[in-house]
Amino acid sequence: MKRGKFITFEGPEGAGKTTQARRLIARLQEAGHEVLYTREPGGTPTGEAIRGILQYDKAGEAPCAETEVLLFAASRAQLVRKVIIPALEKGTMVVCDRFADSTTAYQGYGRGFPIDQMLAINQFAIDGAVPDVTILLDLDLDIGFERLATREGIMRELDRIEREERAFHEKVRQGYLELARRWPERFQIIEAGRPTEAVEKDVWRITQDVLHR
Ligand code: T5A
Repeated sequence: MKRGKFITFEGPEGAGKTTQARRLIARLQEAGHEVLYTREPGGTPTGEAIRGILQYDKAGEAPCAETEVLLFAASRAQLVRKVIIPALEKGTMVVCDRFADSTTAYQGYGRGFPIDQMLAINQFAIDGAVPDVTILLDLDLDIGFERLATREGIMRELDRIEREERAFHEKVRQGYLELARRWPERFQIIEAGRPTEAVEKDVWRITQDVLHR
């Protein structure tokens, strides 16, 4: 059985990761592929419970920064072993809305934990499940937050991390760009401030290259 491809979407808040992941899945299915969508933090019952703690302090207190790193990693470890690796082994395409690079960008570059430490924790969590391609949707922070504020039909409060100050989110954005420079063979950067259809076209072109590798 041919192993499925593992595609991750990364980027700052409101970059359009979920929108593009859904559109990509529709295209892949139309082309006859078996596809699985998942997200981080979350994607398993354990991961979804962790998501509640991380985003909305469901345990009744805000996790400290070190706990935050380990909770993201714990959610990922569960997702990789229970969902991602079994799917890839069955030949299913896996599209994941955020993955290990989010920890390096947000907790490493954003919070200031040593990058090598974040990479080591990620390595432990992912059990060798390195994405075939990571699509980095890069955009100006103001556009991203404007999109979140006007998100169609959904009134929801900003979560704990979205409420971080602008300087934090700027470090995250620059961190992602640094990661893309570090792994140019895995990262593909798309300018995500453009109309949805234009971004979708680029995502599809990149995916086709990956499928034909
Ligand atoms: N986090 C996560 C860490 O700190 N460390 C980690 O290790 C991990 C895994 C997750 C939070 O956790 C942090 C990062 C995050 O702060 P989340 O709720 O999963 O939070 O949220 P995000 O992944 O950040 O997703 P967002 O909700 O911010 O946005 P998306 O998915 O990038 O954007 P999307 O597709 O939902 O679109 C947002 C709005 O913009 C519109 C959409 O219709 C929607 O209304 N839109 C566009 N509008 C105009 N033009 C386009 N091209 C558009 N594309 C989308």
